[in-house]
Amino acid sequence: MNKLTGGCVMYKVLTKIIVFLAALGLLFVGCKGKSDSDKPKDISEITVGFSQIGAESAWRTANSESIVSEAKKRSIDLKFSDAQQKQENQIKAIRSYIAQGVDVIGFSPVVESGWGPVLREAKEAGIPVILTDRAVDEKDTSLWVTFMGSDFVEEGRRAGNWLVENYENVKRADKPMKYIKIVELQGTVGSAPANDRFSGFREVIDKHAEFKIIKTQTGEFTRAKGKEVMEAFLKSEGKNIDVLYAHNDDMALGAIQAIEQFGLKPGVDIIIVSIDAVRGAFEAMVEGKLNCTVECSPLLGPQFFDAVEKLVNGESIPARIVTEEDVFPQEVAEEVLPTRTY
Ligand code: GYE
Repeated sequence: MNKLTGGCVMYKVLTKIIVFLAALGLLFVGCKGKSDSDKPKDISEITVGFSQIGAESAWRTANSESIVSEAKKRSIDLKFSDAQQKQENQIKAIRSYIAQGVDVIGFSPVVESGWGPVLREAKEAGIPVILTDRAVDEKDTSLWVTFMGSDFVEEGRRAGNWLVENYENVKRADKPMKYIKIVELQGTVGSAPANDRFSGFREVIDKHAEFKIIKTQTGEFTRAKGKEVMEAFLKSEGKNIDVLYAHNDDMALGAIQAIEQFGLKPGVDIIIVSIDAVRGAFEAMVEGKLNCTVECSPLLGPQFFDAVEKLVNGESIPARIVTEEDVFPQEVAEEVLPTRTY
């Protein structure tokens, strides 16, 4: 063996030792990391990011309150942001939660489409996402662990069923009737509750030829816009309108003001059915100005954080958690009002 080959062998052996030691080191680091993350985290150590849509309605205010107060109750570090109805703000918030390395991300998507890229980023970062309240229309359902909230199509059906079953009894006795003319105030364009409440209602109404939807427009789920659009409906249709179907109570409450200012009696001249069952709707029913509200519960905080706790402890949760809800006609309003918590 000459000097040159001897040096080469030495070099090879040394390299092998270094590679072996490096691999051992990596193994050690890897094992350490694994055993740490396997341990269930203490709840007080976890961080949750929640991207809320905004504050468009009494429903939304109660929903935010439910999330924030439940986090406090459980001493969970919650990063909460309000997107002011803008999808781009929600995407920014979710990206910042990913950058901060939160344990779980929760969000209520303002519209159904356009979430694929940011949800994939969360998945790649290994952060589970919980959809609350509204759904997204992505095909890849592995992008979120669960969707909790109401069945909005069913809510639309319930509003329609109440109307077809009760219109005869609640209408003004002297109302001439060729067919019953309905105007509709839709929620936020492109949102799951607006799309689903639109189609659920039609599923029922379309089977009853005596009912016709003569006008439909978005009132953006707000009281102010509901009033403004109802004013426009009244301007063009006047006393022709028999029924108002509003996708939420806030728009119905705005419309009630418009109807009164127009000189008609809400709940009598125009039969009104809406969705959410917030306190304001019960107050309007007690005054005889609203005829029926279909319940949609915003109190998702406890079930959201139950799911968060299960996830960080490695337990599995169902892919869909549906909220149980009721329908409240005017007759029960006085009795039920004191028990309403939102
Ligand atoms: O009905 C409406 C709110 O997504 C279910 O959003 C929610 C809807 C609710 O602004 O009042």
